[in-house]
Parts: sequence; C-alpha cells; structure tokens
Amino acid sequence: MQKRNLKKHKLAMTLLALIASPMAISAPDSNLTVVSGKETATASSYAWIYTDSYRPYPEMAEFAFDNIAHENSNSHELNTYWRPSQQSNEWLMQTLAKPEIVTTYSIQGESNKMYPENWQLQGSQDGQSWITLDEQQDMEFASREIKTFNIPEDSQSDYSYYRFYFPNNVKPIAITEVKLMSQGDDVELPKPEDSRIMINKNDDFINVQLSTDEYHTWNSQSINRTDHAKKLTKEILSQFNDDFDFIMYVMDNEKPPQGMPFGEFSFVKNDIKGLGLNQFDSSEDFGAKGKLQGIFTLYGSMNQQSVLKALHLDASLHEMFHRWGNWIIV
Ligand SMILES: [Ca+2]
Repeated sequence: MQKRNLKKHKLAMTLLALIASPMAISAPDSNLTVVSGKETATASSYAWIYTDSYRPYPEMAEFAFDNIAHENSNSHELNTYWRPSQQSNEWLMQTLAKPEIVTTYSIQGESNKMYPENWQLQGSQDGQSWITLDEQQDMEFASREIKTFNIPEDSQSDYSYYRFYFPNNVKPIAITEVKLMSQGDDVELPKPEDSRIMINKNDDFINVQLSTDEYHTWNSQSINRTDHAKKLTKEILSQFNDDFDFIMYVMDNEKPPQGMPFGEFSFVKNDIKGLGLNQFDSSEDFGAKGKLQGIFTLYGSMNQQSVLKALHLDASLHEMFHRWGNWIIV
C-alpha cells in the first residue's frame, strides 16, 4: 500500500499530533482552521508608545494575531494588543498567502475601557475595493472578552484580503486578539478507503475519530497498562512510514478527566546507555520499524485558549523528556 505523507516538523524531532474525538460527527467548531496570522497583519495606524522615545509602534498590528492575551499589559514589554492612533476610520488588515473563505471570526477587546464598539469585517480581491461581509454596532466588551461571529453564508467568498474597518468609536480602540477562521478541510486525497485517520489541511497533524468505547478507554486507562495506544499506533503506522521519533496524542478534552494526569509517556524503545534505563525495543508492538522512540498522551488541552497551547507549553515537553530522564535518581 502506498504510504501517506505528513510534513516534517521543523525541529529535529518530528511530532505527530492526534486529536481524538468520541463521535464520527465533529462539533461545528472543531473543523475551523485559523487562517489569520501575525506575519500577514498590517493596520491603518499605530498608537504611540514609549520605547526609547515616544513613537508609533508598527509591530502593534501583529499583537492582535499573536495568540497572547497577557493578564497585565500595562508596560511596553507586555503589550499584546493593537491600538490605532485615532478612534475613527481605522483598519486592521490581513493579507493572506492565498484566497480563503472565512466563515467565522473572533475578536477580543483589551479591557472594559478600551475595545471596539462598531466595525465592519470586509473582504477584498485586490486590497483596494472592499465588500462588507459582516457589521456590528454598539458592542460592549468585558475585560479581554472574546466574541465570536459567523459571516452570513451569502457573504462568504474567497478573499485574499480581509480587514476590520472601524468607522467610529467613542472608547479607545484596543484589540487583544483576532482570529479569522475557515472551514477546515480534514480530508486529504487519496486516502485509504474507510480510513478514520484524517490529515489536516496544513499537513501537520492528523485527526482520528474514536468510537465511544475507545474514547472512554483513552480517557480512563493508562497508555502504559493497556494496549489501546499500541493498537492505534499500529493502525496509524500502517498508513504512514515510520518517520516519527514521537507520536503525541492530544485528547480533545478541555481538562484531563478526573483521576487522569495531564500527560503520560510510554516507551517504544531505548538504545541509549547511561540513562538509568535498560535497553529494549518494543517497536513491533507499535507497528514501528526502529524510528519511533516513544508515544505520549496529553489528556487535556490545559488551557481553554486552544490545543496549540498544550503543544507549545510545558506539558508536551515534560512528557517528551521522559524519553531521556530522569531515570538515574528514581
Ligand atoms: Ca495579542
């Protein structure tokens, strides 16, 4: 059978993340892909901020797309919102690498004193002429409140340029985070008939639908005491080459289920001396051929912001590091 491909992670170690879901039908939100990003952000103007002297701070447009909402953003170092210099006729724009059909967006105000009140989300083919896709008026935000809106279906279309246009505001406009989202395209062709393993649109993780029983097992049993993780790893590696040092399973729980840890590591093999570990090779049990070193599970996304937090922050690194330590002192 021809093997499927997944983009290599930029790090030396390749990560394969898996999001498990209990039913064949995903929640409407779970298919959304964020298409906006900080590299593609620009704005009409920027508030003046003191760095070495007071000056406009052009990096501010990025701050609205950096996935950061600090608890305290009073100082320059901690600023993570975009704020324009005026309160009317301002805009915050995304120039996408390719046209996308944005169906949903979220917008987060900075505080209950600084937030957008009136805006239009506009799309454009050329960055010159704009079509209004959605309009909101007289909005009020609590501190760092996130509001999510769907673009009416008859306004959805392929645009390379999107911008929020702010015609007028009484309060200072300050936006901590904005996300433009499109319907994800989880299915890659060709794929084996009846495969429940779907590669996401960006080729950087896969999504597997579990049966209710499997889902219960994953949420209640250690991957080291039962065979369910070996079985699924085998199923995955029957469709991919054994190209991965680690496979990281991420459950779609917001928090770990009661009685379960944040994460758990399971060895596949150890060929390194001096770690305080025996040398062994269980590759065959996992359907691997010598590359895969371990698998680990994150039982919750740790943070309501997004599953990406769980991947970027300490839980994933902690679990991966069990590969090498700390075995000497245990
Ligand atoms: Ca931010």
